[in-house]
Amino acid sequence: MKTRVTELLGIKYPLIQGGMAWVAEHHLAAAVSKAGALGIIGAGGAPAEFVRDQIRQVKAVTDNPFGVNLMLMNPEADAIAQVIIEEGVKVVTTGAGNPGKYMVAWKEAGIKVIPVVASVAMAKMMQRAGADAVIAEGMESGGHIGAATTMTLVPQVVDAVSIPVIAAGGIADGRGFAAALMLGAEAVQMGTRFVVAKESIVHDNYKKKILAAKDIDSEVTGMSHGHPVRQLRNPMTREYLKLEKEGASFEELEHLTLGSLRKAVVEGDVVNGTLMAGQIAGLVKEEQTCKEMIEEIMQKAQALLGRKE
Ligand code: TUI
Repeated sequence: MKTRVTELLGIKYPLIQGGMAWVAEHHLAAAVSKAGALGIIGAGGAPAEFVRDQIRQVKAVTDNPFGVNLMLMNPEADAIAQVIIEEGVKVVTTGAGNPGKYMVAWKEAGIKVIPVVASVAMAKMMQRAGADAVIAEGMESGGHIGAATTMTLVPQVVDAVSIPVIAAGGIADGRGFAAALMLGAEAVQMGTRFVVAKESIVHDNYKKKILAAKDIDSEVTGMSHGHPVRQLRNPMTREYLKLEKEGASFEELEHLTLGSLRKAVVEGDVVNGTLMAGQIAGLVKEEQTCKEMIEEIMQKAQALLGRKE
């Protein structure tokens, strides 16, 4: 399946892995890239030198293209932006902010820049700033989200920009993939399904929660202070939402989630941890290798997209 995105990135399948904090480390990124999609190292809140090491680990095991996601709220974002250049990374995605101040340096280094956007206005701004493509991410996604759904955001972004659009949020199989292409997307970014990949280092307790999740098992915390985060419901979200309803301050709520993603991913603490996952978790029922997932998705999508009347 060829699109402007497969051409732009030099990949076999128009599929990219989400840059999930803590989850998207070198094992996962390498497995996805080896399978012909675009693996991504998620910088999340990690220090710059940790990200440099992750990049070197992927390079050591595959020559296939891969990228780095810069989460723009990372206090070391400036240093990571520089590490990306120094290590010769070819593709950057960004999240949770405006990457404008890094665009010129990245473009001068020949890097393909693909910001995640949650609105048409942001997509247009990123196109003007020189982005090579944008990821239009709907609020079905896990983690930090915007307000629009994938179904409404993707076609509106497609109409507003001329660069390729990658759809994200609520996609985990060949049907969702085909639907995204029908909306005008030229690739798909997928996160939740990759969390349970065999190559994913995520603690088994967390994987089991995703595999057991039903359609309405996610909650959005932090809406009241402008940092909405989608995650699976657990004792921590119950407490958080209760405090939020009572008008707790940003600081009080932050205290509850300090280091909580690490707790879930590394320690498997499904009681106090943040189990970030998208609304499509209910569809994810099997732990497979990245190659198995990617090939299954692409075969189904191709069959659907090639279907004649
Ligand atoms: O970034 C994400 N998802 C994330 S980042 C993350 S790390 C984190 N952990 C705990 C609390 C908060 C964050 C977990 N999940 N997705 C990409 C994304 N970007 N979604 C929405 C946006 C976005 C929103 C507003 C991008 C740009 C934007 O514009 C802001 C501006 O500055 O104009």
